[in-house]
Amino acid sequence: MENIDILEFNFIGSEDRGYLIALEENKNIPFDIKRVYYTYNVPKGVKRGFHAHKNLEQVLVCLNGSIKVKCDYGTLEKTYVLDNPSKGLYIRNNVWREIYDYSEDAVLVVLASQLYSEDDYIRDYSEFIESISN
Ligand code: T46
Repeated sequence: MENIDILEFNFIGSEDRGYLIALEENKNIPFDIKRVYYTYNVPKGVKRGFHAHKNLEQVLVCLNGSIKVKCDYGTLEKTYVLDNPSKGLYIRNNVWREIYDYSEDAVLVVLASQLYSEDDYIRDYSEFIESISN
């Protein structure tokens, strides 16, 4: 899907010793990492997101548990299940995202290409539709 890719991270280790994954900017993470944040203890039934970004690249990795991410371009939408720490969802601009079905133990870490700026958010769906049709 345009502006979205699934990244598969190489892991090092074994069942005996456990596993290690290293995330490195401009290597398996395709941008300079300016910010890392995470969400956890999200109560059952809560939905988050409901916004798009104007100029932000992010990689979402569900380190524990599982979540669903619905990605919407206005005309097309697709839902991704993140349930494995070796998988990243790489989302770029102009994608409306909704994150839901957080399992009780879900920990979502996000690597971002820019520092936090509320000005970069489009939190109104009709404004989002207008922005992508221009
Ligand atoms: C995204 C999804 C996957 C900050 O102060 N700094 C930060 O770096 C972030 C991300 C948020 N905030 C503040 C802004 C809000 O007052 O924390 C509050 C909660 O943020 P929000 O409601 O946007 O959280 P989510 O989980 O709905 O969305 C977040 C990211 O904002 C968003 O970019 O793609 O995670």
